Amino acid sequence: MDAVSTKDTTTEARLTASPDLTGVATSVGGTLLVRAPDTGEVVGEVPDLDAAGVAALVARARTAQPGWAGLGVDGRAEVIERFRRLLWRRRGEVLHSMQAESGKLYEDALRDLAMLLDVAHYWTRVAGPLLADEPLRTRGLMGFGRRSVRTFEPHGVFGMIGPWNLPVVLSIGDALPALMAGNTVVCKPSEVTPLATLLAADLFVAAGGPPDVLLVATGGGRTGEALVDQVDAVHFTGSVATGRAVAARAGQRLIPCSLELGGKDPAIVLADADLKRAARGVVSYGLLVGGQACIAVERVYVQRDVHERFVELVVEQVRSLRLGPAGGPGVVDVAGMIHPPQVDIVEAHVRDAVERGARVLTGGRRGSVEASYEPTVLTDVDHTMRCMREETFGPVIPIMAVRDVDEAVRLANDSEYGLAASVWTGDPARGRAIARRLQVGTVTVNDAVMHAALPELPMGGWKASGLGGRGGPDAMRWACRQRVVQVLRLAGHPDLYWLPYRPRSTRNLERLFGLLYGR
Ligand code: TXE
Repeated sequence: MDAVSTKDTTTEARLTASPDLTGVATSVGGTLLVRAPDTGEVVGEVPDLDAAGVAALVARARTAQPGWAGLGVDGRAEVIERFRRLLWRRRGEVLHSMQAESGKLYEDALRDLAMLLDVAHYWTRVAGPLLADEPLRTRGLMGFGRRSVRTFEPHGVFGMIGPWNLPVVLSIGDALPALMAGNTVVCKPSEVTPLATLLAADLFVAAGGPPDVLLVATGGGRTGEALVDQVDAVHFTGSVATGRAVAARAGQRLIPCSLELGGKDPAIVLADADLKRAARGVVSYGLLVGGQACIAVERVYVQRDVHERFVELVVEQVRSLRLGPAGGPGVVDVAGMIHPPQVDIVEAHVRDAVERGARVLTGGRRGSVEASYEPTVLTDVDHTMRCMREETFGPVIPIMAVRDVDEAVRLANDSEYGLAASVWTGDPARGRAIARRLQVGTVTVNDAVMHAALPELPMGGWKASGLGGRGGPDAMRWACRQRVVQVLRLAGHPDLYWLPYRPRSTRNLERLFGLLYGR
């Protein structure tokens, strides 16, 4: 199989129609057929790269890397700024591509693109200072006369393995700090949604990006494995199970690996909250991208005194939403699932909940649109149920009544996941205090989800939700190797610690240690 060239992958060439097939990506003779989830129509064909194809791509990226690094931060920022502007000018094609392969709402696609643009803007502004040599102060006696500085160097070729829910921002967007650090990048988008990532890589070249700096390796899990085997560092977004496999493989090669995995984000609604706003927030963020976002609200704990009223408000909201095939701006509120097999998981979680005593207040069945599930509200749920413990990744909002804050915090923390959480209260100080008790990487008070759209904020999960992370200055550090350079300024003088040893000088040194550290 030939390597994918960024030049021969224009969207027009890839978008082909063949209406007679079902709704998931399939590999046929080295070619992946990408299908619209709602119609099953083939919307594109891309190579299903094997190990040799991946190795060839990585070799090209490796050859291009010194030239890219040699452009310097300002040169690289200039390219990425041009890329950002071109993405916006050609947004019609980008949004079309995202919607064609994922069936997602116009608004969800637009948000994905806007996040990418914002991320690009952020990294071009902050990369310079973050990559500058950093003087390090040392205080101990052993550092006397020495000057130390930390320098940041690219790893070489960075691998980005992405999921199907936010394919552009979680592949190209996460590639930007690595690119700004002087790495070249090979993205491996999900086999379900490779088209928008390919288009974005085309636009990088069209914007004047040097060839082979941002490449796309299309294919499934096998392609992802081959990428981990070839690159110098890898960032992965996807499921916990695959994340573990990627980490183990990266561990074999001892390459840096950061993981952004699933979530089971709790929302805690206190009796003093603005219930109308909290209900609206929980519905909006529970059904974000149809619930297919790792930071979507996946379970809700509400203080018993206001539980009934809150549930009423949520149900009223959810019933007012329009489920339908995605189209243009504002056409519907919830569309079908991006990855049709996900409907089976959602259905299984709701069935399990009902069998264990949960009540469905609205929804609770497949929707009339192909590969869809009706927005669903469950009550009388508890932690024996899959919908409260496993990632549902669909349009389901399970709501549980709790006695008090302590019970809410205990249940919120009773999870293998620890990505994010939200607290809804009329008292922000109380919200902040509760935030400190939650075992997650991010807590928002009277809000949820939007923190992930802010590139200034680091985002990483606790527990099974990940390692390392994305966003914020830490992501730039992660994209680099570090080197400490230490220079002894008193050259010419013998060092206190050098051979040969003499009883007097050793005793003097001991006395000095006593004066410094023994008091
Ligand atoms: O993810 P996978 P899937 C959750 C969600 C969903 C579940 C499974 O709960 O039901 O994950 O989704 C590539 N080595 N999230 O099956 O398998 C694969 O080709 C290297 C949460 O899509 O983790 C794809 O590009 N790579 C998530 C990527 O890994 C491998 C968003 C993710 O696939 C590989 C999406 C391997 N051995 C789903 N096997 C989030 N955190 O936001 C597969 N891949």
